[in-house]
Amino acid sequence: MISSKIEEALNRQIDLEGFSSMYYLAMGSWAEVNGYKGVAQFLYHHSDEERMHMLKLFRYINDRGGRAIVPPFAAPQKDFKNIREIFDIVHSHEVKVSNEINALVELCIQEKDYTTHNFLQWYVTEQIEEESLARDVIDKLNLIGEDKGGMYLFDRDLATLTGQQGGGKGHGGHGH
Ligand code: OFO
Repeated sequence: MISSKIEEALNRQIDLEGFSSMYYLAMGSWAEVNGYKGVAQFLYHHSDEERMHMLKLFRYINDRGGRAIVPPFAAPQKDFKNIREIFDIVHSHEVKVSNEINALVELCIQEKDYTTHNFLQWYVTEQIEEESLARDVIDKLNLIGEDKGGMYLFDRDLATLTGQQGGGKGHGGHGH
């Protein structure tokens, strides 16, 4: 059984993971209508992963005697300057998510909820991958700069990177 404090905190995390899913969906849509089909594929896949992160929390809360609630999600930004802006946002958003996961872990220690602490370790590992993936993509964009041919190849590359996102299953490297 989880305490109401932990239940509330996990429900806030549901809100954040669900928002991440919508956010990446919005970015994917922008990329798709602006000619970046590979980037769109990558972001749609990322959006699916975030939904899975959210669902995992739903199942856990309900399994442990709490109740998972679907929150009223905030509408994500729908317009972006360029691909670089999108991945800068992805990176800073993932850093924020990592901070929230760390705060949750800290709360579990305070509350002596070692079961939830254990459950959250999956997220701790996942966040290392998510941050590093976003940094890898930004590194590629830095190399390309303003080069149009480079952007064309980048877009193709991201489509292939899609299959390598691990969803916490421990993918080795990010295709570079
Ligand atoms: Fe759920 O890891 Fe990104 O937000």
